[in-house]
Amino acid sequence: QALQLTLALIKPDAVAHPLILEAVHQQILSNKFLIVRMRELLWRKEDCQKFYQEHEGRFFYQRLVEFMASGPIRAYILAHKDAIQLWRTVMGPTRVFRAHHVAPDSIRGSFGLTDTRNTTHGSDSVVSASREIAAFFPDFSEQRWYEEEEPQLRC
Ligand code: YYY
Ligand code: MG
Repeated sequence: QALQLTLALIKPDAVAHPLILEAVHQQILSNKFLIVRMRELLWRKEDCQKFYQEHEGRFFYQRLVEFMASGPIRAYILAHKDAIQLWRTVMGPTRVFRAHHVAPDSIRGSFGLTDTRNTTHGSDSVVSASREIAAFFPDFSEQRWYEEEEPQLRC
């Protein structure tokens, strides 16, 4: 399959700031991702807990969950060749210190405020991308997209 899907989120710190929201959206376009689906929503705390359950028990889990439920977020299904790795590169490192010093032009390097308020999320594997896409877009069928849409988009 030529195209891969990933889930990208713009977190509450960035959605709340119109210029940052626009800049992140532009990064998606300028890196030639195809926007397959997009929605904005306010998450409940329970949804955040479930989404980040792999981090349950870590010292940052509580503040992460509170933050993600603190305001609207924007979710995208993005398609690209090697979309998962490409989006993570465009985002930059998780930790704000590393982002600012190692990848200052990345999204997190440009707009990250703290290790928690780090602007964006991206899936980290094919398995987690499927799980995360289903969490945000329950009506979306990956299988159908690959059968009916992806073949027409490939070049
Ligand atoms: O996948 P990614 O978002 O780059 O990092 P993860 O290690 O999966 O952590 C998820 C999420 O948790 C991160 O985006 C912010 C938050 N977090 C934190 O608040 N403090 C840390 N020291 C590490 C992660
Ligand atoms: Mg992660």
